[in-house]
Amino acid sequence: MSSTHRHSAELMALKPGLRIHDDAAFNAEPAPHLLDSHPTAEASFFVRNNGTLPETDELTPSSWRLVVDGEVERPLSLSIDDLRTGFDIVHVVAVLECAGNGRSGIEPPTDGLQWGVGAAGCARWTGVRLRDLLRAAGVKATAVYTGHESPDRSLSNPGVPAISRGLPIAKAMAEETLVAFGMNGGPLPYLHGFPLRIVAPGFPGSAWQKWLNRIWVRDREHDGARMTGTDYRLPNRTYVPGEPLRHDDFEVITDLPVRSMITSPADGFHHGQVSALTVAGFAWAGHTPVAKVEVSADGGASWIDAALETQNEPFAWRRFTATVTGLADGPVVLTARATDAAGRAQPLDQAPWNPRGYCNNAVHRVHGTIGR
Ligand SMILES: Nc1nc2c(c(=O)[nH]1)N[C@H]1C(S)=C(S)[C@@H](COP(=O)(O)O)O[C@H]1N2
Ligand SMILES: [Mo]
Repeated sequence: MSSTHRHSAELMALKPGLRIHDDAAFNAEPAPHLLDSHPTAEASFFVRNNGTLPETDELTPSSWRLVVDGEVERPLSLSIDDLRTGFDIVHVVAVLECAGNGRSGIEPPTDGLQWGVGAAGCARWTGVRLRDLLRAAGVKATAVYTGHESPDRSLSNPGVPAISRGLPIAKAMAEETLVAFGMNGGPLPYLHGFPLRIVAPGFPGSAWQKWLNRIWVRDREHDGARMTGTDYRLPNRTYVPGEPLRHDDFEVITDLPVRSMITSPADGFHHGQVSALTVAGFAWAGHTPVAKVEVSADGGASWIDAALETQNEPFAWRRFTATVTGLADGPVVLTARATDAAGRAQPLDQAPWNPRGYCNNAVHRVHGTIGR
């Protein structure tokens, strides 16, 4: 069955121009040039679902409850109004990126959605700090992790949640971590978790639970759906393809590697006879700031430093621009490479191979031609 027949026209109309992945769950990503304007508009924002979507009539904001329970002194059941009126409302500009972004560049290929480099976007998120809710509930000394729940179900077994991930308690208590109800000045859109979602800047998108209705404070690492085994985990040692997996080697991904993406010009560009070309895009990383971006117009033989826009939002992506000169007529390959403040640069080839194909932050290349 082709992907276009799997999903309703209404659903696809919410993501016009995006590539719908051939999967039973609704997953879509933009071509990089659709990410050229900041913040990322809802229409261009990738969407990642692990299971069925909740029915819209299950998502009534007036009756929605967010339960906070587990290792707390006073379990809470909060309405959306309680959140809006009882807690400080804050804004965070942050990149949301799937741990599988770039997976299609992994050799040999792994299971999992074959994302290009478009499974990332940067938005302004509005909500309350998760730590304020946890403090209101009174976190016990036994708390080590949160577990997050939502009504979407597994495709193969409707009795099982699609996904239930959580955060180490330190990240749950971090200033930047939100329970969000707004995106880019409007309400959180349906596909992005209306009415509530976790915003966990720097963590992979899997930690950003959508349609959030429960925060279960745990006395151990959360073991909900897609938290265990090799799901959203990287091995702490080198694995070669085909090697048997030892689950003890796998640790939860809690940070995203440095990455950049060329959003202009678009792949397949054709310019008349020009000798100079402006290359622009965005660079970001998880918890370590981006230090520099370089651009190459000769496939990586020589590099020039790009100008990096300064910004005060530590988890937002940063615009880079570079003008490459001395171009000859013919095919041209543009490459961008970001380096973080710890000196880690994007690999030219691919990130270390891992069984699930996570965190491939290899450089992005755009191909075009110059001349008549
Ligand atoms: N309830 C729920 N939350 C979820 C998911 C999901 O399938 N169900 N997918 C997670 C993953 S893997 C990612 S990458 C992000 C994607 O967020 P988006 O669809 O808003 O882009 O949501 C996360 N939160
Ligand atoms: Mo993801």
